[in-house]
Amino acid sequence: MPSIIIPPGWRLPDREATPEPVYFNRRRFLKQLGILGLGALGVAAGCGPASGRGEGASGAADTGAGTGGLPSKLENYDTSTLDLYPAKRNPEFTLHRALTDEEVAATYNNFYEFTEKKDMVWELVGKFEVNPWSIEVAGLCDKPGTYDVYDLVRKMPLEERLYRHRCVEAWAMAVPWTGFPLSALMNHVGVKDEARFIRFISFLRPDQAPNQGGAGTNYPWPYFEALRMDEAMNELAFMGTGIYGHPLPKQHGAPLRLITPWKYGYKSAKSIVRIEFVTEQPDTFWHKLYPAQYGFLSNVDPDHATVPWSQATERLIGTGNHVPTRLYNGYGEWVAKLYA
Ligand SMILES: Nc1nc2c(c(=O)[nH]1)N[C@H]1C(S)=C(S)[C@@H](COP(=O)(O)O)O[C@H]1N2
Ligand SMILES: [Mo]
Repeated sequence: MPSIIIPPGWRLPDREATPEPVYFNRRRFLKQLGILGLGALGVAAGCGPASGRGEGASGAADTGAGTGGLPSKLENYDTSTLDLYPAKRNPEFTLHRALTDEEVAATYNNFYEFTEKKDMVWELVGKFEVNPWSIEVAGLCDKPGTYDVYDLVRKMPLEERLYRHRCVEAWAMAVPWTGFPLSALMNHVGVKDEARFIRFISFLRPDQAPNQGGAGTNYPWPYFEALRMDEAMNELAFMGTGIYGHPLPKQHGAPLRLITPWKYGYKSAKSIVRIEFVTEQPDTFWHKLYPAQYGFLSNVDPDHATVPWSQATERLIGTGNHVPTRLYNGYGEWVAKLYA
């Protein structure tokens, strides 16, 4: 008897979303008028971006002129590891499609802790504190404990990878992530042989993330996800610390997030605070909410949609183009063997 009532949100294919060109023109227009803000966007008072204005690396260092008090879209990140960027690009991971425009990626996010509106996450992360940040490592490993994320990142082999990124809503982007292989972290903490799954848990801070309170309290926060051990050890499984050659803006899941490009985007938990090594297959956030629609594996598959809409094609955000979806999001060479 689930008593959870959730607005449709991202479960819907995003055919209702405003096409990007229209959206961005509207935004630029509002900016020019200098009226883009809480009132203009109709954000509920109290949880809006006002409190976050001026936060971020260098304030409103936006690409647009005259942004006034708006929070920065692109530089909404902690600068304590800025010296590590840009990291050297790993040539094994290149793409046959254009990279998504940075501003498009930074203003079209799924991060339900803040809002269910993809175009507003970046404006609602102002209160979200990403430094200091510690990660608890627990369960079946040799070195459980609490790690300072910024110390940890300095010990990891940072590199840049160009990855496709595919949401179950049937939109896709292509972005340059910076980070390190998940296997490097696992080797660092020494995973025990008995461990069969790895769990990822995101933060719980209703005071900083508006949708963990208010209307969003029906969600089973904090966000939680998991992988099988062989998936986690695959070289594609990546821990993201940055994007577009700089640290991750908060809306992309600072300071540390998972990236599993052969799976639908909801597998890649953002802003992780805890990692556990366990023996039993863990439940996952969206599976708990809609068991029939969001399975554990959630590999990208054009022919077998488990949600009520088709996965046959995907829309490349920022372009208006639709292209056929590829099995494992085009990463079969790396991962098909895991599912043989
Ligand atoms: N903690 C947390 N992680 C999350 C989500 C979320 O709502 N909360 N959304 C997921 C979904 S559905 C997608 S598509 C990606 C979006 O990542 P991006 O905004 O950096 O593109 O993050 C995933 N990780
Ligand atoms: Mo998604």
